[in-house]
Amino acid sequence: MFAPQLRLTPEVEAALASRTPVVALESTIISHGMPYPENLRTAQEVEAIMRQEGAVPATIAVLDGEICVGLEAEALERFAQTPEVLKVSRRDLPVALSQGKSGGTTVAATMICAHLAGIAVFVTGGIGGVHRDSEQTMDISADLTELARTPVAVVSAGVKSILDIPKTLEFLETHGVPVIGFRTSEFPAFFTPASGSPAQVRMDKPEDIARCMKTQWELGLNTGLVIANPIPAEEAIDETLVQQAILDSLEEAKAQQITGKEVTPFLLERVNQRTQGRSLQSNTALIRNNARLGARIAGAYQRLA
Ligand code: PSU
Ligand code: MN
Repeated sequence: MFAPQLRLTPEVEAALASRTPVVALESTIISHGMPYPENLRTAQEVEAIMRQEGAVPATIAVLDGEICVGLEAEALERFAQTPEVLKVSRRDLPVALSQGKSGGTTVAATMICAHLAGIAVFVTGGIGGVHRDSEQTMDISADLTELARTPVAVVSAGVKSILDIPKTLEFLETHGVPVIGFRTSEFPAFFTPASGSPAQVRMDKPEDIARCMKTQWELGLNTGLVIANPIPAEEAIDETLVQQAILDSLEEAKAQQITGKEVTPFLLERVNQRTQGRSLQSNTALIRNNARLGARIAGAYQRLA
């Protein structure tokens, strides 16, 4: 039985028991995606937005060998100030838990933990994907294979163009993962509302998305869904600025021979630095936007159940 390693906060436990909508949040974005103190401030704001929308946020992280589903205010503060924790994706979960370690959970690992806890909706900033030089490196995020096998709906602002967006979308199509554009027919590119690649389908109401989730899982199709929510236009970054920052950062990663799980955090950090905080500002804005949508989808899904 796996249950002993799942530690729910009383708030999350009560919400699940009373069928109050609960939304999962990842923690690699806190430990490896943003610097302190923006990481903490964003995590706190996102939780507050979800509560305003009537949902209970459950930030998921691994602390001292336990999967925590929901972090109390103090635990969140401590976690945001401990940059040396592990980055925990699917294969790192058994390692970190059995060794009593702490870590931020990626989209993949957070999906696993959310599903174990009975949470259907998960909000993040951007998901991992197929890297641009994947023909040489075979670097494809475990987030994508997780979406192919774990039934959780993931709300994001799409995929950063540090990645190969068309290849990422092809992978999701091959693996049977619905890709829903919220109020857009284009797949968003994280910092900008459009990538030039189409989403599978456009949906305009959280209720429509909730019905699609329910239909998918009632069919026994136990895959995830990608809900792609474009960054609000007024928060988007100048496209040429961010593209140049990305190209320079990719080159730097290659020159420094960064590989494996270090690649994504390295690129995120370097792009942040090169855009002098502009990217961080967009990053926090789009996560707040995703938090609102995620809470509404969770509410709509709960009403269907
Ligand atoms: N993309 C972002 N911000 C992030 C991440 C990706 O724009 O913080 C993090 C997420 O936690 C995601 C992980 O699950 O990076 C993917 O890492 P990798 O590419 O190593 O699978
Ligand atoms: Mn990788």
